[in-house]
Amino acid sequence: MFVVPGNHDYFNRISVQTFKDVYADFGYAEALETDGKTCSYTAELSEKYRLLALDSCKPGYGEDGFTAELLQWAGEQAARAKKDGKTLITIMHHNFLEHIRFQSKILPAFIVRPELEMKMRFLDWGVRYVFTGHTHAQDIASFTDGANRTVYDVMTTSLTGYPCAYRSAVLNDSGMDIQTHRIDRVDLKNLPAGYTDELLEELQTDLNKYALGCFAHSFEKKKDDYIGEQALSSMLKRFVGDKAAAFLDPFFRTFVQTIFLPIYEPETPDGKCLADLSRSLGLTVPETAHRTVFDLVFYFVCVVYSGDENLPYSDPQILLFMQCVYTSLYETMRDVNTQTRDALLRDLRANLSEDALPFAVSAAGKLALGTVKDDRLLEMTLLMLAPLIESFSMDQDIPDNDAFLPAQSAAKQPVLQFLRQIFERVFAFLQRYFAGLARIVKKYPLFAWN
Ligand SMILES: [Ca+2]
Ligand SMILES: [Ca+2]
Ligand SMILES: [Fe+2]
Repeated sequence: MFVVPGNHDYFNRISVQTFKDVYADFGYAEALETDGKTCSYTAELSEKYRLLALDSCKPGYGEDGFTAELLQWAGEQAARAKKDGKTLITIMHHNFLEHIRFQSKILPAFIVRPELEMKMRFLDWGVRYVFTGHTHAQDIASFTDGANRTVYDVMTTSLTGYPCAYRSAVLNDSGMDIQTHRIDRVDLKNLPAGYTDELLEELQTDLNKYALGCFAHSFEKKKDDYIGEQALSSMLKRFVGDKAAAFLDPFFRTFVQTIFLPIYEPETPDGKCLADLSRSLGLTVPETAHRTVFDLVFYFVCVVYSGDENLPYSDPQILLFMQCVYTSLYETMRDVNTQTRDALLRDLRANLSEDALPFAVSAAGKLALGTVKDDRLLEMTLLMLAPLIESFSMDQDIPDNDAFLPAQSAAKQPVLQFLRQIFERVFAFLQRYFAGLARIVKKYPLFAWN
């Protein structure tokens, strides 16, 4: 068994050396080479493969701690592996490819900062498979460069958090076969005291339900970190810049309130609900099982965590989320003058490239809300939501749970087409040549074989 530290494994009070001592039997004792400054090491996996375990952490922080020195050390290991005729397989805590679109803007602390540089380095080092964690979600992503070299980032969830999955990977010359398995029960005798009978029962009969309950609880507890006014506003800043985002601060205040409104029925006789707000704007809320839009957001997160997410743009839950944004924008922008609105829309258009956001310009996106009176607000809603919808609704990359990752990239289609074209031309030329030759032969019997 080989380990590599995550950001919660060693803080300032636990040194790099302590970690290596504690986990001596899990990589460090049999390491081929160990980095002195971090917990990175290499170890032999088989005759053909060597492990490159990279410590991507910055003690005491959630974000990555990759340094130029560590990259250099890893480069030296890659050179040595090449000399020794070994192929490297990498494990590290932080993701190095985006697992949802715009991950470096939406969740910047989960991906290594020198993202592009890392991609190129791994390709140059001949690394094809990298296993990562940190985000606690199931996803496989890939990157292929212009020379048709591919590297995969296989991200796996935490064992102790929803969806409690682990992977098996079988590697041979043709590629890596990845299967996902879920833990469905735990050994109760190793649990500390303090669990109620009810919890023990659930742990034993339905671990997944138990884990989902814990996840919902912690999501609720940390709601301000994920979808609080501050969190949303600073996320938008990373997309559209400070000026446009500042205009939208009142919107976030309203939006965060609307998220927690009941969707269908007010809780008190003079309370509000999303259905009433939408109805006053001529919209009908679709039916879902969710009580609030906050519950809906949690549902989207669970879908992405489990992997293989596939929510079409027309899904009623996406529509509901759009209505929540639209009604909040309507509330906030009612008293804002046309000039300011136009300036804001210009900023949004300029900063959110429409090419990168097919949802914002798709007919499905425009129609999803139904007929709305205010076209400007519709466009704002689409532009602001597109990055999130693009990121959380559909995964068009590699399957996330069970996948076969080939060892060699298939020849690129354009290359194949080019070769076929050349072949066809040569073939056509030969045909003409032999047809001509046959005519000559007929004309001048001297040339005929007999
Ligand atoms: Ca995914
Ligand atoms: Ca994927
Ligand atoms: Fe982590």
